[in-house]
Amino acid sequence: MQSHENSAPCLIAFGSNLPFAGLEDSQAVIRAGLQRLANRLDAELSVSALYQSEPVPPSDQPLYINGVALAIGAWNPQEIMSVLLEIERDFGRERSVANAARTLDLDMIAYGNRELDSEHLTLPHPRMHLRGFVLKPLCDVQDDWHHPKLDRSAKQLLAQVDISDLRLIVPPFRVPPES
Ligand code: PH2
Ligand code: MG
Ligand code: MG
Repeated sequence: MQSHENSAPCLIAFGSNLPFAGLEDSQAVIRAGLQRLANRLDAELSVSALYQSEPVPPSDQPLYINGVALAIGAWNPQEIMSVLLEIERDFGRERSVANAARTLDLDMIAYGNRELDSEHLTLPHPRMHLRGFVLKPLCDVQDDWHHPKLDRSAKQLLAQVDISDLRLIVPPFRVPPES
């Protein structure tokens, strides 16, 4: 991939509620997926705490683990999207119905404060401000992030959602790329 001007911090929300192949649980899938992401972007990831929560909408699916990773690098949003889709595929993601259980979900939620409305990518992510399992970890990595369409900070958006269900299971950590 080539480098680009105007790079900005990219915020990626991730989630899993199924194991995959030799990875015994959702947390192992997430850790392996984040390492792959750091390697592919050649950038150190700042990762939020990991939170466990019930599926939204409520269902009998396994509990989710969610978090947000921040990456600063030279890739543009479309390039990062194709890397995310590639990693989801490599970690066994199957697309069936909306909200189906998944091994690995990687959603680009924002690229700095850039607004984008294209066929394949909307930034900021159109539902990010409604989800406690996105806003809580987002505040761990960048609580002053500003939502350009809603004109609210991540911290202000978090105050408007219910997070009573979120259980912190791992504190924030970093994922450097492997040489
Ligand atoms: N993702 C969904 C649907 N529901 N619920 C939780 N707790 N965490 C998720 O990541 C999640 C969800 C679709 O992307
Ligand atoms: Mg998602
Ligand atoms: Mg997704």
